[in-house]
Amino acid sequence: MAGLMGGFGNFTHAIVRAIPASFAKQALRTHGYEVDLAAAQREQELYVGVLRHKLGLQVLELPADESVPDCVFVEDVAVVCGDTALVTRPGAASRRKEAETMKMALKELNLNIVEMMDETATLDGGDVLFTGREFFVGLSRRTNQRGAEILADTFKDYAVSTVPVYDNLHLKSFCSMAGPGLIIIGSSEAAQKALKIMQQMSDHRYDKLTVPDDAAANCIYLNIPNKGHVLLHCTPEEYPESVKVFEKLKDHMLIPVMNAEKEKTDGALTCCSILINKKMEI
Ligand code: M3B
Repeated sequence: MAGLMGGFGNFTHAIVRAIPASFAKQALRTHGYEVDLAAAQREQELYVGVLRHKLGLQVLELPADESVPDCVFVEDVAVVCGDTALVTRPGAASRRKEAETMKMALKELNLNIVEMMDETATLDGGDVLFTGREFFVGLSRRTNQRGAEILADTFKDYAVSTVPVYDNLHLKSFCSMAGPGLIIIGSSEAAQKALKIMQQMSDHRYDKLTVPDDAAANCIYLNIPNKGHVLLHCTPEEYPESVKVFEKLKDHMLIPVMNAEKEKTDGALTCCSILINKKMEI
């Protein structure tokens, strides 16, 4: 298994997208919060700065587009694994156009592109958890069985299991990876139930890291040359109790990244980038 898991978290490039002014009023949200546009944009700039300067990734920054208020959440419109990119058909019709711009960006990076053409399929990347060995796909308001099937057809080297998602927008609203074989999971009943299902479906025994706050369980793990295990996670201002749990991870370089404003529209840390491992310049 060393070969299979060896490269987990190795990334060289990231695709991100700027926040349009329409984000403040029109980005989709489940809780109806008011959003401060400038604060969200500052947050996004800091996030991109971390990817570019702290982690040394080559960042391809796509321009904002006023006609797609949610476009900063690039994770939902593509799933990249190895040299293959699946351009999704997002569950929200207002977001479908985002996928076109993403397709061009992925083409520029020379990835093999698969498009989700089936008009009965929907899939948001926020519902896709890649563990390094297999995929878990949340069946949610945004992702359906047909979408999961197309993902399975696209990434044939990996097992794909589906997990029902209740009470949350996406599977990754309450979980993510913290390293090879290590799942971070929130404490809510919904999160714990989903974890149980993932454990039952898998041949592998994952380690888990439980945090009190579901939203804090959405982190970004990378394995970067000269840095080793890196975890981007929420700040102590947002979720102090969950940060105490991360601080026990002694092998990780921990980088707190503020996400409070984007969270008002259900965005988390993973939502705002597509990470790619590619040995080339852009
Ligand atoms: C969020 C889209 C929000 C649209 C990401 C993953 C879990 C909590 N207003 N998209 N991928 N969701 O985050």
